[in-house]
Amino acid sequence: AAKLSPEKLLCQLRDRVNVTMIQGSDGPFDTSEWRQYLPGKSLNETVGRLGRCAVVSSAGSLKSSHLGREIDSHDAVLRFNGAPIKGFQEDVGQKTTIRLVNSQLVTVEEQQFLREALYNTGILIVWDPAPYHAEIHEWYRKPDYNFFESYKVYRSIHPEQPFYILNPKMQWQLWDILQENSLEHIQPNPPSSGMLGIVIMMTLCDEVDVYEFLPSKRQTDVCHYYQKFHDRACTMGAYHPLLFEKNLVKHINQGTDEDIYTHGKVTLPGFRNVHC
Ligand code: NCC
Repeated sequence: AAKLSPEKLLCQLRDRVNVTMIQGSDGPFDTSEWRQYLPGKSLNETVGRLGRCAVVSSAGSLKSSHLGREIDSHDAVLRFNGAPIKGFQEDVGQKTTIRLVNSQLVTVEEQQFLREALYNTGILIVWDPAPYHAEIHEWYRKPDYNFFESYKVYRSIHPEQPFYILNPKMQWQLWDILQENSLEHIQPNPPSSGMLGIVIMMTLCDEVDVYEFLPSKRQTDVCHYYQKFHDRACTMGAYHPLLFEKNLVKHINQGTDEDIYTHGKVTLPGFRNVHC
């Protein structure tokens, strides 16, 4: 596989990855029951047009980064799963515009998900690993984690908070591009929440700064900035094709290597600023 130029790669991402949320008009969700639960407004309508956005990975290297103020200077901030703010503002900021969570968290950690206040801020988006290029119907019948009931419960408790379900087609459209631009064969597992979140923000924002997805000089085996747990696989990947995701993001970075080294910061253009 020949590597595309950064410009061509950005065009592929813009044109082939469809970032959409499940709507009441989609396949098995077109019932009166589901229409009660799915948000009435589209994500675009909910967020409006965003300028500078930040994506905050959960990496251990955010610890002692003092990036909080810089992160909060953005118009919108996206965070992942159970990544907390309380007690970590200095390093990760305090603004949360969107929180992207995986379906495992919504299902297996359901009690925490329903109870913890950290999920009540901003817009929630949940995604679930789907079979390769499956139709929505097929995925709906056998999701990786059956999060649908918890989703409904959460929606009943917090009806005012926007909470979207990511259209599962996106993960494989993105995976195909990762595979086409890698020399090695990639296990057919979906991209990490991190990579999905980056592409979601590229569709919503003029410019996207990503923090500690490409590790800075603070790189560490500590998995998360909020836990003591050590595992190299967190940064390099085991289930998710993390290493390939990071190579691709490095390739399209418009910032400097110095910014990666000191801030773990990558700057990507929003798709509306990509001209093909
Ligand atoms: O760890 P996780 O990811 O929640 O991290 C969010 C995203 O940050 C990037 N990251 C994280 C740690 C690190 N050292 N380097 C990084 O670059 C990654 O891009 C990652 O996606 C996930 O992707 O959803 C994941 O979720 C966890 C876990 O399910 C949730 O934290 C909820 O508890 C997964 N861990 C386990 O299942 C044990 C993880 O594999 C992927």
